[in-house]
Amino acid sequence: MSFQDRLENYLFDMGVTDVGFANIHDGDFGDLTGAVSLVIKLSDAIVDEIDLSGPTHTYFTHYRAVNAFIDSALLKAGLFLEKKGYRYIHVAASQSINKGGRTYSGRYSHKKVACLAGLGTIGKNGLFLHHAHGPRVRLGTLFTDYPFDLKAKKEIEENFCADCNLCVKACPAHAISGRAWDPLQPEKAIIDPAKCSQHMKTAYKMIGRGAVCGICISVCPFKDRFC
Ligand code: B12
Repeated sequence: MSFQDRLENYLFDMGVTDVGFANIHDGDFGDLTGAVSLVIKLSDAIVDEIDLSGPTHTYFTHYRAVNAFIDSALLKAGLFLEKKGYRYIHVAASQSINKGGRTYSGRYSHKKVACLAGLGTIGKNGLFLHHAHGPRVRLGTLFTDYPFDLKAKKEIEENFCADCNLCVKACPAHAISGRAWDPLQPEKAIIDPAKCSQHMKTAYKMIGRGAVCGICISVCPFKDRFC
């Protein structure tokens, strides 16, 4: 079994839902151009409790628990790589840094890595849609100098957003434009991050400290895709 397969199995044994690999050359990670994308499925029962009135306290604690799990899984995968002599940098599940004057930005986009790893696409809600679980996932990313074998890599998925516009109608911040995702468009063409963030901060401060909403995840009919 290759080292890459062992790393993948190690992550699956930890409870990670899905794993993908990609080569990323436009990050600021030097020669750490190998990227591992981790996908963690959210609880359907908890997401289903989010209605149009907003997030629940339970969703907020779930969000924090899943983030802690992602960060821990990334660290363990990094230690696994380092033990073999490879270097790693992990991108935290939910860290925003003011990069290049851009307020709403992580060190690298988890969604972009997950797409390039062939694990799914991006919907009109601006969220990564996993090929099996739709938007009901959270993501993590690790960069390394381990040379991943991408021959067996899945191709980038065709856009399978259902075009129902339920997320557009449900968004209480009116932040979703309704335009289909196009990788070459600026992300603002799909969702206005300032409107989304401002609404979470004012309307849900007492629930999720202004960090969560989840209505666009909850209303997405993706879960019925295979029914
Ligand atoms: C800053 C941030 C926010 C900001 C801004 C969001 C935004 N859309 O820009 C605010 C506060 C508004 C926000 C809100 C939410 N967020 Co947020 N957020 C982040 C964070 C920390 C950074 C995002 C970032 O860097 N944006 C910058 C732009 C440039 O990148 P991007 O939008 O991620 O991706 C674009 C490009 O990379 C490009 N792209 C993608 N793939 C590809 C492929 C190719 C080939 C190319 C060329 C381009 C390309 O298109 C993308 C969309 O336009 C990420 C964590 C992370 N590090 O990724 C979480 C993250 C995006 N958030 C997440 C979530 C769930 C939410 C909320 C639902 C809140 C909640 N938890 O309840 C809402 C949903 C808003 C929405 N509908 O998009 C999840 C999304 C999971 C998923 N299934 O997609 C993430 C990934 C966190 C995680 N660990 O899972 N968020």
